[in-house]
Amino acid sequence: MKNCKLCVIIDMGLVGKSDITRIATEALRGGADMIQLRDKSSDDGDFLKYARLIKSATKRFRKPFIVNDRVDIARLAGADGVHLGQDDIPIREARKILGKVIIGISARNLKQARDAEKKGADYLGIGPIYHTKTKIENAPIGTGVLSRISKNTNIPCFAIGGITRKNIGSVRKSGGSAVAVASAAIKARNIYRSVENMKEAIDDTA
Ligand code: TZP
Ligand code: MG
Repeated sequence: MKNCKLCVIIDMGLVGKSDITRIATEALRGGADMIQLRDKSSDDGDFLKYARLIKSATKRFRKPFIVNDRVDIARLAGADGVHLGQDDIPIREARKILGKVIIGISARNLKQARDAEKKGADYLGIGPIYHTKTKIENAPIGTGVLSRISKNTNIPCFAIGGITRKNIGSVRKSGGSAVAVASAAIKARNIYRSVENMKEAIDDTA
């Protein structure tokens, strides 16, 4: 977790099912520090299959693999952690099943962020910072909220939502210790180069 600056989210709503291993591998070659699998629509059996494929890829690169939403799939796939929303299984319950893995929590205000930290979250996913088609149900919170949260918490803050190479500088200046990206990485024509460029932008603001 310590040097995790760039998390690439493989959102199954954005990519072809036969491409998973290639996408994960390209992202890891480009410098992704962590991969998260997000799948809101597949059957559970398929979700588990994709999770296992990504786990094999991340294992080769010795990088953590996180499953979004699903504690059971994380456990079965041997994932390194789980990312939970405000309405998912509470951290304390997730730990009963997963033990000492990485647990990330989504937060869109300071109260949620502080609460997650107090309950033992390992990192926060803060957003959506900007408008994004990947998650339309929540309005953007902007960099001001990110700044407030990062100043008032002590765990890594992953800024998420509409992050691209162009706004990484502003996000980092606003206290985003790290960023999580879906479309800017996995919808790029050249995933490897796009991830590498974003990693460089992050390093430039270190
Ligand atoms: N949570 C907040 S915004 C978001 C999630 C899962 C979507 C991020 O996707 P993108 O394509 O990087 O905006
Ligand atoms: Mg969720």
